[in-house]
Parts: sequence; C-alpha cells; structure tokens
Amino acid sequence: MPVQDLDKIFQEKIDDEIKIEPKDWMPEAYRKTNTRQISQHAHSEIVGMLPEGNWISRAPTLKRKAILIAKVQDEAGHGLYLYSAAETLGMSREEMINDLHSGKAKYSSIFNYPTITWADMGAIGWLVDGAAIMNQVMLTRTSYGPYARAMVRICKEESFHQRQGFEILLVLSRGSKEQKEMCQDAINRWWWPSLMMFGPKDSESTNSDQSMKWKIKRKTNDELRRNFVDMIAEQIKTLGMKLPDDNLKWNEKRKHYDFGEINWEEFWNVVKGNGPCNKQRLDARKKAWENGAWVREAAAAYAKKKASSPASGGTKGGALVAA
Ligand code: FAQ
Repeated sequence: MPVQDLDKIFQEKIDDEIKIEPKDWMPEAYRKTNTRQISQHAHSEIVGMLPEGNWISRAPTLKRKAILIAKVQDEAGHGLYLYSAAETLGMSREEMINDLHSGKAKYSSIFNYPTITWADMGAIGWLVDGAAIMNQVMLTRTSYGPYARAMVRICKEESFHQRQGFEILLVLSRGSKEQKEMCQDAINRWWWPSLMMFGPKDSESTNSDQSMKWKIKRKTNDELRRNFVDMIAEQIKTLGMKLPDDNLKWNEKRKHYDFGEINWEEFWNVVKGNGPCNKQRLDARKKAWENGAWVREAAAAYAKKKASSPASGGTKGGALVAA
C-alpha cells in the first residue's frame, strides 16, 4: 500500500481514538517522537531519584525515611515501565542509556536543582510531583498504547507522592519559626523551576503542533502550566505560605490566575547542561551504570543458562534480563 494511504489510515485511527500498538504501521516521525518523549520521560524518573535520594539517610524520623525510600523506589519502577514502553518502538535500552550518558538525550530540567533542606522533600512532592501529575493525567490518554497504559499506574503512585509532599510542608508550616521559614524558603526555590517543567511557551514549542495532531499530547505546555498555577495558588492557602510571584492574581474575566514571566534564559541554560547540578546528576548516573555492570552480566549469564536447560521450562530465565 502506498505510504500516503497508510498515513491516512493511521491518522483516521488516531482521530477515532484507537490506540496505536507496537506492531501497527506508524509514520517514522511518530515512532521517533514517541521514542524521544518516552525515553526522556524514563530518564527523568531515574535521574529524579537522585535529589530525593540525598535525604534518605537524613530523614527526620524512621517513618519519614520509610516513606521516602518507598517513593524513590516508585520512581525507579516508573523509569522501568517507561524504558520498556520505549523499547517496544525498537530502540534498545542500552542505546537509550548511552544517549543519556552522552548528553544527547534530555531529562527534565527540574532535577538539576539541589535539595538543601528537609523542606525540599515536601516541595518536590507537592510541586514537582504535582506538575508531573498535571502532565501525566493527560498522558493516560496518549495515542501510543504502551505509553498510555504505563501512565495509568504511574499516575496513581504520583498522586500519593504529591499528598505526602504536601503533608511534609503542612507539618512544617505549623511548626516553629525556623520550620515555617524553611517551608517558605523551599517553596520559593522550587516554584519557578516547577513551572519550567511544562516546557517552553507554546509559541516556542517545536514539537507541540505535530504531537497534538497525533494525540501524543492532548494539552499544550501553556494550558497545563496554567492549570497547575490555578491548582497550586489555591492549595497554598491551606499552608498559609506565599508563592514567590508578585504578579500572581485571580483574573475574573479569564477565570484563571495571572502570573509573572518565567526566566526562560535560566530554563534553556539548565536544558543545555549548565544548571546547578547537571554535571553531578550525570556523573552519578554514569557511576551507577558502571558499578552495576556485574549485575547485568550475572543476570544475562543466568538467563542464558536457564534458557538452555530444558528442566527449567526453556526461556523463563529471560524475564530476569527483561525485568
Ligand atoms: N526539561 O517542543 P517541546 C517527574 C525540551 S517526570 C528539559 O515543548 P515536547 C516524576 C524538549 O524535550 C518529569 N527539556 O517538547 C518525578 C524539546 O527538546 P527535544 C518529566 C525540556 O516534548 C517526580 C524542547 O525542549 N515528565 O517529574 C523540558 O513536545 C518527582 C522543545 O520543547 C515528562 O517527561 C524540560 N522541562 O514537550 C520523578 C513527561 N521541556 O527533545 C522524581 C513526558 C521541554 O526536541 C521525583 N513529556 N524540553 O530535543 C512531555 O510531556 C513533553 O516531553 C514535555 C515537553 C511537555 C516535557
């Protein structure tokens, strides 16, 4: 069948809300965009473990430590579902990891900021996971089947993460003068970078038009950012804290909050690798990859042994490598 016809059938499926599955025909650019977005999303989850991992050994109580460990483990799980979803498009996990390590593939700008105080754990949960959910609820309806299905489970876990972050800040906001100040300081530092997570303004977004047409994205960067501001501007009232934006004001006509201008120079600087922690984050990932080489080798050797042993039921051991 000529490519134009295949293309037409493909777009009709998208328009009819039929999910695209790995073995279906798809335009190469659709495959490429999904591989890019899903793998970058996976990298974000894995790199995203580092800022919080920094506080596991210093969490204020045993209960807080257990919760934080569980949350960071959830992020690892999200990374693994997403790498698996990206692999169904034909790129190997090793290639994806190489692209992360070489700086070719991006990951979310937000994870290049330092976690200085315990309140940062609250701010990350509330604001960073909050922004992530705003974006990811939309992605549960994305057109590529494996990505959409991965997002359903991820969103359930993220909403727990957001609540635990808010609760950390709520406790601090009702604590001593120092705790209140720590809470406000964390909000001040994480607010603007959280808004940057949604990506450049629509007018600067190179991928949005095509991704909306293919229903990879269902809402634009600016729409999601606006919805996030509306949500947080209300929730912060419960904390009795302030968002660091003098231009934040309810606009009765628009039925949305107006807010100040994002520092786009800072955003692009971080995206290009020059943020406060970019080097530290990539170095940590590369080191973890090198240190884990023996585990991958052992798993591959075990899988090979299992596959060649008839008593074990053939290929069962292969699951170890894929997991
Ligand atoms: N950081 O044309 P657009 C999480 C790049 S998960 C770095 O608008 P697109 C969970 C973009 O890649 C957080 N780069 O791009 C968690 C593109 O460059 P490229 C991650 C960014 O793809 C919580 C260029 O700018 N979530 O937080 C960023 O249509 C707590 C032009 O931009 C996802 O990945 C950025 N913020 O829209 C974990 C969700 N924004 O690739 C641990 C899935 C844009 O062409 C702890 N991704 N760029 O070279 C998406 O929804 C989209 O990819 C967007 C960007 C909305 C992020």
